Amino acid sequence: MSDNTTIGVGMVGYAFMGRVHSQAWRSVSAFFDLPLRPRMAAIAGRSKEHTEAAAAQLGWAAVETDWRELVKRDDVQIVDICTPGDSHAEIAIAALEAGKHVLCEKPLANTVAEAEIMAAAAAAAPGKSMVAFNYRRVPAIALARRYVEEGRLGEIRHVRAAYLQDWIVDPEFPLVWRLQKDKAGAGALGDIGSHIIDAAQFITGESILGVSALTETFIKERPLAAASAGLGATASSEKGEVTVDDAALFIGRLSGGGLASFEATRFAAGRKNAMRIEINGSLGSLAFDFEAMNELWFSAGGGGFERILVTEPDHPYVGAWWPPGHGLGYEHTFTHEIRDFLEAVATGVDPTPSFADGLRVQRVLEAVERSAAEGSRYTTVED
Ligand code: SOE
Repeated sequence: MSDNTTIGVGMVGYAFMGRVHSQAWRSVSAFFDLPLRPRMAAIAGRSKEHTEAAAAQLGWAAVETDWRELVKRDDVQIVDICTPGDSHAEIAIAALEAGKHVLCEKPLANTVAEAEIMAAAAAAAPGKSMVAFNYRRVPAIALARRYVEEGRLGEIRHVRAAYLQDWIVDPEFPLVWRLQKDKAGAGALGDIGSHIIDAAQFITGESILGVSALTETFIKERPLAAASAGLGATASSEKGEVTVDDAALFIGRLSGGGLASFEATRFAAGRKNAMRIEINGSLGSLAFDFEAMNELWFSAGGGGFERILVTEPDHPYVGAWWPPGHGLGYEHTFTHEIRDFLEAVATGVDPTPSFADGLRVQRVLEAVERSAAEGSRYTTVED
């Protein structure tokens, strides 16, 4: 049960995203002064043994082996969905219909049709809902948004975004769920391309109107996974087909008249988590690379770029943490996301990115896939 100061959270899933969300639920009220403190009431997973081990390690009070039971619990008011995309719609809709608030991992769904139903369910439900595009909560990215809002860039001419990883460069790396269309919906495009689509639209405040795209699956067959944890896995002797893209490149038109380019790949050898975005406006430019996430580069036109160390107390989220120069990491972006979600739940404001925003990203993903399938013709993002 919740009183006026605490709220019960139930989480579905306990792998990479479950671990990082747990860290955020555990620490958020130690650093941010919030109207509501989360109580980590229950965690759900299919295997009793593994879910109990995860609960003990991550700090959850109770265990369910069926997410439906978790959604029904009276001590759960927020449902946090950290599962692969194929179960997002079913869990989110059940939770919203049960009157819960819902935080759902990205991308919102595996298809536009699912995302539409989720957005409609969210609009009709009393609970709050948000999709977990955590990079919006990197202080440097939130600062970039602030610069654009303050007019420091002028009119946006270009967005140049790339998300580069290399964890599947080895053709013997196993066929984990992220490489299976029925589980993940799409490959690099959905998993990491969705982040740069969201970041581009968030920072500029504009929408992507249409795209022209190329996608490729370089390694068509891989060993099946014997076991996996986080982004690591061990191989079995049997092989299976890779059913998603390994890389996606596309160009697009922005609603303000600018042109954008995007690249999402897991084949950029040496790049671990290089989520990069550069924005050029009529008055100035911004550049960011997640591999140096405490920095934002700004140019007011003349004299090249200046480096802003985003560790000052007046920078977004930073004041809650360490003295200037001490820096934040990947996990803090989730703490910020959960901070904003709790604040929205407590104050009754609709949090962003909403399920409608998630649907918008899904429509861009779908346009990219359609354009690539049709031979990269310019493809309008459907409304
Ligand atoms: C794997 O590519 C992954 O963990 C993504 O699923 C996350 O969304 C991204 O933040 C880091 O990389």
